[in-house]
Amino acid sequence: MQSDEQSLQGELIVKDRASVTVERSYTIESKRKIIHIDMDAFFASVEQRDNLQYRGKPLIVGGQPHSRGVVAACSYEAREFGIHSAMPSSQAYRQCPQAIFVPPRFNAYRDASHLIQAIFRRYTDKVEPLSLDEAYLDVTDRARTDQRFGGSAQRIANEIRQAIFDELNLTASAGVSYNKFLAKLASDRNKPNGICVIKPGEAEVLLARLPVRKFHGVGQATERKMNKLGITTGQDLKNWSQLALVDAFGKQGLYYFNIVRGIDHRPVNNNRERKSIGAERTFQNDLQNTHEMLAALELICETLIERMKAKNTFAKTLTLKLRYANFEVVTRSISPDGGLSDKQSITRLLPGLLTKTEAGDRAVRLLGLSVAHLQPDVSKTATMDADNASSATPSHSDASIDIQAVDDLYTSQLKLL
Ligand code: DCP
Ligand code: MG
Repeated sequence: MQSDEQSLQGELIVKDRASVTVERSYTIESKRKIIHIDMDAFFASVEQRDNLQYRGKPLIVGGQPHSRGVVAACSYEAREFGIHSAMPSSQAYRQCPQAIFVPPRFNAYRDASHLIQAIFRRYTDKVEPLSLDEAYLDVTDRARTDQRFGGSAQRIANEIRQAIFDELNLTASAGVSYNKFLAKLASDRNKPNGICVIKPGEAEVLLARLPVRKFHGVGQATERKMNKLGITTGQDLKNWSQLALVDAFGKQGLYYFNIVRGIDHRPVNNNRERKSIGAERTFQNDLQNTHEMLAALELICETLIERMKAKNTFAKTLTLKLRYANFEVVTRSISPDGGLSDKQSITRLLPGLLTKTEAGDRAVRLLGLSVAHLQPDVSKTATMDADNASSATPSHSDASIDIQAVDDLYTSQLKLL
């Protein structure tokens, strides 16, 4: 009884503190002007642009219909048949046999992506690419100082969309708001070829009405967990105290507590550093038993170690990724004492990670390993001369590194196929 009272009091205190935080951040936050741009049906639109015969038709970029591949992108015409990214191509074919299936042309998408990034940079150097086809832009200064825009980020966003259309013959959607979370949410609301502005003061009402699955950062597993706890809408989420959310979701709980109130202080990060290094492999035939999986992981580990050495990196966290035969993906991570620097430090963890999955009971079509929380391997840089040391830890301040970030994203998107 006493402990109930205590926890209730605890919740009330936290709630009070939270409302103070909410008010304060609201005033600071509402001064920023953030745009999120996301290209419409990106790979598919590039194909429709370059091939007249695909225009106006259900078009699927990705694996062929009778292969084990998946849909990477599909035109809006294909979406009318319920097709979406990551769906097995065989299923897409069953739902729309008349669809045109084409393999991806990554160079064309990368070229378009570089040109779009260059357009963004005409408006601000605070550009954070999230993938080949989307980026956050902080245009606070530009909106204020360039009289042409009269303080309006919406005008900037529309000018950017127009430039993309005029120069690349592609359409983009934009979200405009006072933080990244809301700008991203907004860009999806009037797709394709649309714009949506969420003004300070509008966010909380809008968020309360939305299903939580629409919130960036609430994945399928979290949505299921929230639903079980009776949280389906933003309003349900808002009824939970900070303490209760942290109890249920760990430190992510704090993120959920904030975003449902329209609070997100993350800056637009134009200095994106590589956050992880990985290697993975899809198998011609699904692997059935854990012995063959461990053997395959050992080979993947060798590639991973080579990539880590090339970057002169030491890592703290190892993640095993596997995709079951039905395409379901699971990951398991571990952060061992002493870190991860050589093959042995990784391979000794693999059996343990594998037993935390259903591998063996279920067949596996893809295995991958990645390491994160990277740090320069000081034991090696210490023996380097100055030139080598500086190339081992590159400066991220010049503009070319942004293109590097896009290329890294390109590589990681390649792996999705
Ligand atoms: N992509 C991929 N595999 C996925 C998801 C996406 O290869 N599982 C690629 C193809 C997409 C591009 O990334 O064209 C951009 O992804 P988006 O999620 O932005 O989807 P689209 O741009 O295709 O469509 P939308 O209009 O919904 O943004
Ligand atoms: Mg897109």
